[in-house]
Amino acid sequence: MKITFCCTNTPAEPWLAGLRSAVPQAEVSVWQPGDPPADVAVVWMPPAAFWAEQTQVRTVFNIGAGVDALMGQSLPAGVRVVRLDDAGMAVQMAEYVCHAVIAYFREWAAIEQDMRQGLWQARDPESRTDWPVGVMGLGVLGERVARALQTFEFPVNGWSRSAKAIPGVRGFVGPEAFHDFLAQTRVLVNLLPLTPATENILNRDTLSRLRPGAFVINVARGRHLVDEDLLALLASGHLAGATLDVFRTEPLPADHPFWHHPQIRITPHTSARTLLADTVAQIASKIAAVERGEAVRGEVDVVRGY
Ligand code: NDP
Ligand code: OXD
Repeated sequence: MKITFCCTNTPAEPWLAGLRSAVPQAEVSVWQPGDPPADVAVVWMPPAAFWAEQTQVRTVFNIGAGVDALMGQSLPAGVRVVRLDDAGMAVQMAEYVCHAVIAYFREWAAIEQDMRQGLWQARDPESRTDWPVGVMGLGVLGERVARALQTFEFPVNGWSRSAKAIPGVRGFVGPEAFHDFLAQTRVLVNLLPLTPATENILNRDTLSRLRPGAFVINVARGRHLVDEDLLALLASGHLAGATLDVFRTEPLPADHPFWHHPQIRITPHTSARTLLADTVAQIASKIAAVERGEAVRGEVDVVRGY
């Protein structure tokens, strides 16, 4: 078996070493233009030229959970696309989102400002019942986040395409329930995949439907959010703040207004990082499952786009 590795912005050597040790029967190399055809590809945002040449690949492993960058590409007909299925990301996402929600709920920024000004001023938390958190996307990451938020006793609502049964989480299903879901949300957490159905879903109309004084946490993709609409709703006072980990252009351009906005906290696409050891172990076990003719978790429906 030949595995080709083509991952943008990823140092290749540790991955090659990990893959060689976990899949010893395979020949593993970094893709170079003109390489012979491979059976398996391990990719992250490969260039179009990769697919123009690697037309024999049967299984492609994406070393991230989101496959939006792959979905627009000319993939080999019938190729099996497999995304990361947790692989150590869910707990990272849960800690990031809980941290952000709690920081808003406990007015962390205001307390820090008070302390810097020498003000000894304790603040009592509001009632948690006034802080329903709405999680958009109840997949591998969204479900873990919804469960983690419940340990702090926030009311948690979730919105997804198909119905879920997550204990303690009130589910809203499909487009018909979306406005109702938004109207009940004080903190909105976006964990949707980026697809034609979800692009620009966080816009003036949808964000205006959140409860007044709402917060937005976008940890999915920058293209879910219409930047100007967020800025306008912060300026109008309808929204109170946003925590953004993902952006339309990454790195965020130096002149983007998000950098210095007092109500926006930004982080550099870091909420849930791909972990090499967990990812290699997951790929190796899925290669073995595919060879046995078994189905694997995390297989992408390329028509649906996630
Ligand atoms: P999953 O595919 O497991 O979950 C996606 C969820 O979104 C599912 O519950 C799905 O519903 C729901 N969904 C999809 N389309 C719609 C729609 N049109 N309307 C309503 N619900 C919809 O993905 P993961 O949880 O693994 O990852 C989610 C996203 O997080 C990734 O696609 C990626 O963009 C982002 N991400 C960001 C990272 C970061 O560091 N910032 C790191 C990792 C991922 P259903 O269950 O019914 O299919
Ligand atoms: C992912 C990501 O999709 O890192 O895994 O954003």
